[in-house]
Amino acid sequence: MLIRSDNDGFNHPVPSEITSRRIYEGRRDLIKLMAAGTAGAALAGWAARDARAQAVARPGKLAALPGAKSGVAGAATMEKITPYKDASTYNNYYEFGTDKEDPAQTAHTLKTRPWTVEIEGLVKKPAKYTIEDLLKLSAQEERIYRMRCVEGWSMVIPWVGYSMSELIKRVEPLGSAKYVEFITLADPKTMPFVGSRVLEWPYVEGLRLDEAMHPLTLLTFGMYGEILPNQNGAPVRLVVPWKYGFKSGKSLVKIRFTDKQPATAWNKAAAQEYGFYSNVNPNVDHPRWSQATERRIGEDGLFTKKRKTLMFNGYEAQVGQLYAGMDLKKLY
Ligand SMILES: Nc1nc2c(c(=O)[nH]1)N[C@H]1C(S)=C(S)[C@@H](COP(=O)(O)O)O[C@H]1N2
Ligand SMILES: [Mo]
Repeated sequence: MLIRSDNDGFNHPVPSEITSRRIYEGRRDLIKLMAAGTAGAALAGWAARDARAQAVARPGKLAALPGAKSGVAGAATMEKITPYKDASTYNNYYEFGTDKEDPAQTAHTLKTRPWTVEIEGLVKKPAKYTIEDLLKLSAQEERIYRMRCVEGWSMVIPWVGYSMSELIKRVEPLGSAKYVEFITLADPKTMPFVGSRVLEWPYVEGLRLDEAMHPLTLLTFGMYGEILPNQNGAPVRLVVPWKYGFKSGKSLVKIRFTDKQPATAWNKAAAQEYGFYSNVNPNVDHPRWSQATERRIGEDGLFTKKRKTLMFNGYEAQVGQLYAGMDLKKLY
């Protein structure tokens, strides 16, 4: 009974999952779980309510960013939301340092106003959007996504934003546009590690146009019901939940539509280790470590077993079709 099941899947709560929650999370969550029952839908509702409760319970420093619960299929999970404290203090944001704790300490220097995002390249309507324009371009939703870093850890985060496709439709890509390049801020005055040689700056990421258009791809302005903390990519970032974390570029300043596959930051740094696609895939190892399992941040403990990593991070039903017929070992 004490052993956590490795099979604690995304949609199907198993008794051991509930038992382990009961032991590790204490009475408050147990009562909520029992009130919610064991049905998947009820648990998903519980997770969303719990996220909001956590956001309200701590001293809120950031402005509220309300979003109705998402209607996008497969977005919510019944898994426990990662505590806000973990999601906002265990970060990768190399412009602010390479240790997980660095960005929370140093990213206060990032200036998030005024902010513009320039749309350029193969579109009918290139434009400069202010952050204020972007915030109201479409209705914001709360989406609970499982995130997984290539380094082998994962979190479950309630993001706030709207599908990237909403913005893409406005700018009307030309028929020749096949890829989207996401360019992030590189300001040596406010970002202490821009200029260091760990990566080429600016940090650039890319998606195929159909990946960028997929409803799960979220243009993100907030988390836990509030605007993004700087260390999580304020004022606007991308979140692509079926890909390794590094595909989700932070603090976007430019979005460019191209006919050629963009060169991306991690691919330029180590091409044999990080490919363009970077889909979460337990069957394709990183050259230096396995990708078959993951450690959930916030639940490390004596009896905590690693979780099995799911194909496309558990979003296979939603995104698998994008890769039909592709050799995902070659196109990693
Ligand atoms: N501009 C920029 N974006 C970035 C990164 C970065 O170093 N710089 N790191 C990426 C990596 S490796 C991960 S795992 C996620 C982490 O996002 P989080 O800190 O909000 O969890 O951001 C991604 N986006
Ligand atoms: Mo990552």
